[in-house]
Order: sequence, then structure tokens, then C-alpha cells
Amino acid sequence: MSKLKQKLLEKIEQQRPITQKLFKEYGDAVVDKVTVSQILGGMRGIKCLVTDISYLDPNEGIRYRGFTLPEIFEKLPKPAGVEMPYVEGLLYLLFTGDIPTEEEVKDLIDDLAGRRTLPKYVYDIIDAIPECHPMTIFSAAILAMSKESLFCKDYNCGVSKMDYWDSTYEDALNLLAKLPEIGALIYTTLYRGGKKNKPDPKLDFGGNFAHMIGIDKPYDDVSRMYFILHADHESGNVSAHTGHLVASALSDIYLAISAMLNGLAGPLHGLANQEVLRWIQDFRDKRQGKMPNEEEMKQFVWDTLNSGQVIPGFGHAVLRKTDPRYMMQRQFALKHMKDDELFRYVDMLYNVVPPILTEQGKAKNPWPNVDAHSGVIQWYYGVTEYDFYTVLFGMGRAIGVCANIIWDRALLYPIERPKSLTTPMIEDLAKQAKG
Ligand code: CMX
Repeated sequence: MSKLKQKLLEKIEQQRPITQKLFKEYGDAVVDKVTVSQILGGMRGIKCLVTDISYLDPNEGIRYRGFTLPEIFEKLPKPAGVEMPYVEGLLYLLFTGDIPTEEEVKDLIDDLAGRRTLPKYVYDIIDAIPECHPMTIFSAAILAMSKESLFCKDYNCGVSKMDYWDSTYEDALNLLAKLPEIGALIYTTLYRGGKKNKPDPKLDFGGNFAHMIGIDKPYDDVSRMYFILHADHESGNVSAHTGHLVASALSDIYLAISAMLNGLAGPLHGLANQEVLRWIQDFRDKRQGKMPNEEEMKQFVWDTLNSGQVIPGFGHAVLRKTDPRYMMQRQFALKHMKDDELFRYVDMLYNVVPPILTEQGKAKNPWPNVDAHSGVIQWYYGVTEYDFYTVLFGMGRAIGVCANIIWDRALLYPIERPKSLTTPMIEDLAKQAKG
């Protein structure tokens, strides 16, 4: 058994009695009350999901397994001579809750290397549907791999539900190991005439992706940073929740991750990163490349709002301060590309947008989220095909969603099935509550 799987088993054995005790002894304790506006308004703030993989504080932002992002970037092992940690180290942390040693990371890299080879039909699928959005291709490629699921085989053989997590873990690692190559294949097929470098067995997740799409250093570090920043954002966001929901029916991990990607592909969620670039580029083209001053930028933002559109990359359903994932990328940009023209747009929007959204008075959070910054760094390093950006988001997010699905199975969480009411029922209940 690999070091990661052994550690995970130990953790599962520790956690199972804690969850069982909560169910048995405290099952009728009331955690939260639900209001009519929460029922009608997309279930904002209702505390009805559980995960120990990450927690999103509205003011502080995301913590992975209790660690802030700066702590994560400081504590996780790094390849020699680079700034950003191994993505595999984050995978180990999300799965187990422990910061891995260098040796544990190397062990995982070797394990993933043995699981990387893509089935031939994945190449065929990517070749067959080049007219589609890259997220559709990404989702379809993963969906097709459902036939590889070891969980399905075990389930059909009648394996005990206490052991469901085991084959789910194997499926998760088999899938995650293939993501850099699937991403690189989609990118090079769509935009580079199929010229993809062969994977290098010596390279890590981020390094191999950069190598396969043929972009030089420090893009390997950009990749590591991206996949780590996007890996998880607790369980209520559309992509994580969709993955959890689909997997709760005991659908295999390929079905669940394909579904989570379909949720991520919406413009109010992961697609916002491409929308930010499209929006800025349109403005720049209209100005024939002339950099706007602050007044012109304000006018552009107001024009967007007055035409009934949202400002992409700003606002959040939970966060109430600037997203720390934005700040990490901003620090990187200030260090590596502070004179870049598009970064100057992003920098100006950082100052201009929040006061305007505050003045407009609708958005509960006027501050930038992760997507406001991610495209401009990709563009700088040559990934200028912005409809690809959400694929990068999805490659990272799959790590956190897989960790959650394994733990859902290990702790025997049941199929998700909330209850709906009709509008007259809600009217009656609301009137009774108001007396
Ligand atoms: N620009 C303009 N209006 C905005 C806005 C923005 N960036 N953010 C919120 N609003 C508006 C909402 O559309 C809503 O308007 P209505 O009352 O007319 O419906 C109002 O402000 C209240 O919304 P909210 O409670 O503050 O925000 P929600 O929780 O409903 O929505 C989000 C959150 C992210 C969908 C929203 O802020 C948004 O549309 N942002 C732009 C798209 C974006 O960047 N999405 C990526 C989020 C991060 C991610 O998941 O990847």
C-alpha cells in the first residue's frame, strides 16, 4: 500500500467513530434556522453540508485543512530551485490533513506516474469534437472514462460499503494522474495544431503540464500556483457541491467530476476567468490599445453595469473581503510582470470597481475574487486562448472534489436528498411564523 493510502486509512479509522457519534448522540440537535429568503435565494448561508477538507471564512478567505494560503505556500515541499510547491503535496494534505514530507510527496509522484497513460479513446474524443468549448471537451473526455471505474467493478461484485472508499481512492488517483495530459491534449489540439510534448516521467503535476504545452519557466510555477489556488473552496460552491451531490448517488468519480466541470463552466462560477479577459480585451480593442485613465475606466465599469451585465471577477456569495486567492496572484504579478499592459488594467480595476459596486448598492461583496486576476497571468505567459482558462480551474478543483468524495464514502454519508415545498406551502409557513 502506498504511503498516502496507508495514511488515509489511519485517518479514516480515527474519523469514523467521531462522525458516527455525532449522528447517533446529537442527531436531533438544531444547528441553524432557515428563512424564506434563504429558500428562495439559492440557499445562501444555510449550514447543511459537512467537509473537513477546507473552510471558507467570509472575511479571511479559504483555509485548506486549517492552513491559510500563505501557510500552504510556505509549508508544502517544493521542487528544487522554484518558488511554488508541488501540487502533489497539496493533494496529500487535502486527502489526509497532514503536511507531507518530501519523501511522501516523491512517493506520490511515483505512484501517479504509473497511472498516467490515457486510454486511446480519450485522444479520439478530443479529436472528434474540436468545435466545442474546451470545458465541454474536458467534461466529455472524463465522462467517457467512467468505463475504467474500479468502484463500479467492486460495487457490482457486492463489496461492503465500509470499503467503498478504497476503490473510490483508486479511481480518484487514476483520474487525477491523467489530468495534466488531458488538459495539455485539449490545449494543443485546439490551439497548437496538435503539437504536444510527450510527458516527462521526471516532472511533477504542474511542471509536466507546462512542459507538455511547451511553455518555458517560470510557467511551471504559474501552473503549480493555479492548481493549488483553485483546488477547493469548501462544499457549497456549484462545482464542489455538484461533485458531492452526483457522487452521493454512488455514481463513480468520473461521472461526478464530469458533472462538477459542467457546473464550473457557468459564467457566474469558473467561466468568469475567461469573461474577465474577454471584457478587458473588448475595451482595449475599442480604445485601439490606448491605456485608459482612471476616469475612462470608471465610465467603462458604469457602462457595463448600466447595460445590465455583471462585472466579471468581482463579488462573491460567501466572501466579504478581497479573495486571498486574488492577493496571491497579485503578489506574483507585482513580482514578475508589474509593467505588463493587461496587468495595469487589472490593477486599475482593483482600485476602481469596489467603490462603484458599493455606490451602486447591490452587490454584497464589491471586492475581487480569484477570477479577476487569473486570466491576465496566463495571457502574459502566452496562454492567450482565454476560453481555455476554466479548464485550468477544473484541473485544480478536481483535486479537492476527489478528496471530498473519498471522505464522503469513507464516512458513509448517505445520498443527498433535501426537501422542496410548493410556493403556497411557503406562503402558509411564512404567515404562521410572522403570526
Ligand atoms: N457585478 C454586478 N452586479 C453584481 C456583482 C457584480 N460583480 N456581484 C453581485 N451583483 C449583484 C447581483 O447580480 C445581485 O443583483 P440582483 O439583486 O439584481 O439579482 C445583487 O448584486 C446581489 O448579489 P450578491 O448577493 O452580492 O451576490 P450573489 O451571491 O447572488 O452572487 C456572484 C455571487 C459571484 C454570482 C456575483 O457576485 C457575480 O455575478 N459576480 C460576477 C461573476 C463572477 O465573478 N463569478 C465568479 C465567482 C467566483 C467563482 O465561483 O469562481
